[in-house]
Amino acid sequence: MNQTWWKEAVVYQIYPRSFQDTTGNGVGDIRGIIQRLDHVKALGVDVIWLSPVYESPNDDNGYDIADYRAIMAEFGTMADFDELLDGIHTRGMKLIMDLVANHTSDEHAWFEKSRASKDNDKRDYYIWKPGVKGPDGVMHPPNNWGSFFSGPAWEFDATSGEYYLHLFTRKQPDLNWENPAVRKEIADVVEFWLEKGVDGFRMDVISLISKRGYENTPYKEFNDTITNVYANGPRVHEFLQELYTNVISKYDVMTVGEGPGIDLEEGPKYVNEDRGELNMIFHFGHMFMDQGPGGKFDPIPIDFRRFKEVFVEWDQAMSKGGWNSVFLSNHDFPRAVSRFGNDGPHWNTSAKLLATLLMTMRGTPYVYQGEEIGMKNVAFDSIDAYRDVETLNAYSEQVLDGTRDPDEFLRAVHIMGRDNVRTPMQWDASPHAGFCAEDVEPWIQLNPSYTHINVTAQEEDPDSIFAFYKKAIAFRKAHKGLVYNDLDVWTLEDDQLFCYLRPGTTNGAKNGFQSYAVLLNMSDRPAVTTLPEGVILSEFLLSNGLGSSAMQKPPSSSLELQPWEAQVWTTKP
Ligand code: ISL
Repeated sequence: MNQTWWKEAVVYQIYPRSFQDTTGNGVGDIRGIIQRLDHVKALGVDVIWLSPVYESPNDDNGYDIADYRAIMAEFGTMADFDELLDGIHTRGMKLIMDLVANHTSDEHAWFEKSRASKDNDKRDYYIWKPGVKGPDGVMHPPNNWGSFFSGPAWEFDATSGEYYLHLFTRKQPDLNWENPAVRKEIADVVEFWLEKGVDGFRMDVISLISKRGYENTPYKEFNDTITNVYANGPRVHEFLQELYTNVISKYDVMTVGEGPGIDLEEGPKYVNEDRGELNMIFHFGHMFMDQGPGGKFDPIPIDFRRFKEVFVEWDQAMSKGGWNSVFLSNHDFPRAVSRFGNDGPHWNTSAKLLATLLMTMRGTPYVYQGEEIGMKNVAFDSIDAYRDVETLNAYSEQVLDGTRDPDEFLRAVHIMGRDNVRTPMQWDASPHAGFCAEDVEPWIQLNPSYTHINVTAQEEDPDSIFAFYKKAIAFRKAHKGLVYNDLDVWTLEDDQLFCYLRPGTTNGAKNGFQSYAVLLNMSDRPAVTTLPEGVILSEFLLSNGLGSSAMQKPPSSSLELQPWEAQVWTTKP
């Protein structure tokens, strides 16, 4: 068992656009993050993952980079960035950047040159193909691939008469990683930021950088195309090993790769410590499980048994020579408490239960901004209030051009849309929640819940979700067994309970750490669990408030848990 700082770290994700505005343009900025660093520090996290802050025309809120070495003017300057990095380091925290290298913006100088003619030295930086003439004599895209964000994945470019590939929006052309010059450019970018002193990278859609060829996809469901056609191409591991060997291995940093389509078979290859690729990946087992056949905007209920299996399967797959990451939300998926908890009557308790789940799993936990105060999904009543390109493109495709009822589509957006997690951070109860000045129009409306769900209110309340996150994070830090012990779930078949042991072993071998039992009732009704044979609870360590009566009684082998109650115990011996 290899112990390192990034395994023991807790990471906090900042989506800068929605964090804190200081310049009065209604957009969060770097000085805003500097201003709020004490909040992040107070939470007790070790690492900040900063979503992209590079120069970008913001077609996809910075995930379309126009210059990898410059800061977006809306967010500030490089001097601001340097001060931020310094402020983070001074507080004993680390910073990881978001590396978006599957694609650039179409406004990146490489692409502007690439598209200018067929025979310039940047042409082969991107993926250009001639169209195919149909029997009707009309020109069609090179194949039937669709974009993640609706419509075809190919855009015709009149200058050269060819199409370029964009797996995301048409303003996000895919880089051609087959070209060694492209790989060298990206390695140089990575080196540039590491030399500045950043502590690693979250790598956007890293599973997509190697293409498998350009055959038509035979799959009807888009998610099948992602897994079988777009992700895990033949050279992805080679490319990552090259980047690791040439640059990353020279620094003491952490890397986490993001990527749809990474399955249980492929996942371990990305993170196996002997292979020299990445430290962790974000798997999407629990992020895609509530999508129906129609994809993102076809939500279906969470299958709770499957939810638990996902945690077990990935724990097992990643623990053999690799390392897992654990997260319940990020800037692309709904709010954790609305999706996996109960954001109505059990809002406070269920948010605390989710914090307990996050902080008692093996792997590195990631907290998304606002999660620490239980921010909820938002339900704007008009599509005009939405800003996310994925949502708006799907609206055009499905409602304006198709047959979908606008209200029904909007209901799906309320459940799944990415703007659920992009409304401004709720700092206080003043108009605009302290995110921007009262007379400034924020780039996206606030979630009206800010009047009662906000940092200021929760800082003063010892029973708040924020107080509990602090406690749960400190608790994890005080109990290394929670980081490294095996995971052993005893309620896989139960419809309400997620209960697990964290025995003092790693891959079956004793590791010297204490053993734990975690009991979670993830339902609106009370539930009883019987401990596995031979397990004896010892010390009551943590609860989300309800367990105090249980705590008084000597523990028995059968325990009743109130709705959304969470308990953590040590077990004997
Ligand atoms: O949000 C999703 C679809 O609903 C995901 O499939 C998401 O597109 C995918 O996980 C890739 O996300 C990353 O790359 C995108 C960017 O829009 C996301 O914000 C980013 O996290 C393209 O760069």
